[in-house]
Amino acid sequence: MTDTATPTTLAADAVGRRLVTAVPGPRSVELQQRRAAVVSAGVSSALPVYIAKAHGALLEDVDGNRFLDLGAGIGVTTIGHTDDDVVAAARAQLGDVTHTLFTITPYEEYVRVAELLAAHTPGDFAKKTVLVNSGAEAVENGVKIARKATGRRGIAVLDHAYHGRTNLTMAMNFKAMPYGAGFGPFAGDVYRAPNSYPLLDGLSGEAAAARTIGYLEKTVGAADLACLVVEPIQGEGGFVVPAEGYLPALQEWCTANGVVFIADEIQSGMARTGRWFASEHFGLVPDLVLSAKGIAGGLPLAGVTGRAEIMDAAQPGGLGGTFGGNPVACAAAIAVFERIERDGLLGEADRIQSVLEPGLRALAARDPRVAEVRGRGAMLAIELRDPATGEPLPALVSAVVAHAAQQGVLLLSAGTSGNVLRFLPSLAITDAQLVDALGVLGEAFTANA
Ligand code: PLZ
Repeated sequence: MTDTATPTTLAADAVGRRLVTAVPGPRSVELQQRRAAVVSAGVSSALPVYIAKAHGALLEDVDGNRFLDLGAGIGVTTIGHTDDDVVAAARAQLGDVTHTLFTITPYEEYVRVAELLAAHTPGDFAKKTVLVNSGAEAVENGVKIARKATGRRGIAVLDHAYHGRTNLTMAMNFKAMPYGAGFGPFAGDVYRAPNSYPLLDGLSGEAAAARTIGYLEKTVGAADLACLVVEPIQGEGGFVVPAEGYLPALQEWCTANGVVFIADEIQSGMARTGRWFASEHFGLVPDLVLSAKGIAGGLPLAGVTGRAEIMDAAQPGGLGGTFGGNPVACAAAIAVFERIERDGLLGEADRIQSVLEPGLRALAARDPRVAEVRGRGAMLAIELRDPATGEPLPALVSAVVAHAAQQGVLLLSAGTSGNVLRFLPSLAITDAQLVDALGVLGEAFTANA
């Protein structure tokens, strides 16, 4: 044990978590004190260990502790932390062109990312893209374009949705605390309808869709709706997988009524679920697809991609932004696309599911507080409820997350009631690392029986 360990380069073959100090260690504690003086209290951190190195599925903190990362920066480093190809591409681009502003003087990398998005998002029609900086900005632009294309005002969203932290996207979120509370007034013309949540509503996809559509028809009416924005698998809401047939029925209703169907694939997209985009699991062909997070291997990049005629409804000069489609972020994104394609990484999400899901099901079989195991590929979750009352168990989630952190495993919570544990490791995580993490998870449940 040492409290002065110096972070070393994490070798690609470094497989294990390693604890050399208390968690957080002394250097992290010191940084946390510095931070408290200068970083807004509005920005919190789930686990205040300060990271000095990261590679694959491992994080190494400033005290030399190594954490097995089951969160990948909330689904961003999907192909692994500091992926060699991504790092090389970004480094090279940094020295060639760091910035010009695409709306002043363009560059090839932006065009290439748009070509790749057109090729890999669902649908065989002509598609166009605008690149921006963040998921919330992609949502904002998707809505903006849908309004211009339809000449309509209304935005439909679903219960338990999460779309971002800007003014419009706060209005689109389901959960007020902590995302919206006190930050209003909010953008108007947002209409929220019940979603499909099989564990809670027990409805078939058809019945849940009829409920959603009936609600929207009454509260706003299709003729005033510009778009319906859905997460094919809800992210912050707790990896809620809708009942079969639900999403296709919503899309059919949108198409019949001239409502732009927008898939927010910011958390579920880019190889996360074993497909390029989770929409494919449900047979969806969205009019617009929003991507961010995993698209550029950790660099800030997001996009709106969709039907050319809708995307072109925006007037020339109507879309843009200083940093949108930054060349370094685009070069990283091109490397991510190439890695997924060349190395068959979609199959890695299936591999992860084949190890993780049976482990979670075994836990559910022996602990009745696990009410459901759900998700697809490397986007899996368990929802915790009191078996007697059905009440959500957020305190158990917190206790399990805290126990795992003390053992060097980084787990993330989710869910409107904070009663979901979500697993979204990078595709670089090995079977041995998954088995190791499952062992720690099991111990955490036993310790909090
Ligand atoms: N849509 C589906 O998951 C981001 C939020 C992290 P930004 N989710 C993680 C945090 O605490 O801020 C997200 C998402 C879906 C939109 C967003 C917003 O993406 O890149 O965070 O703006």
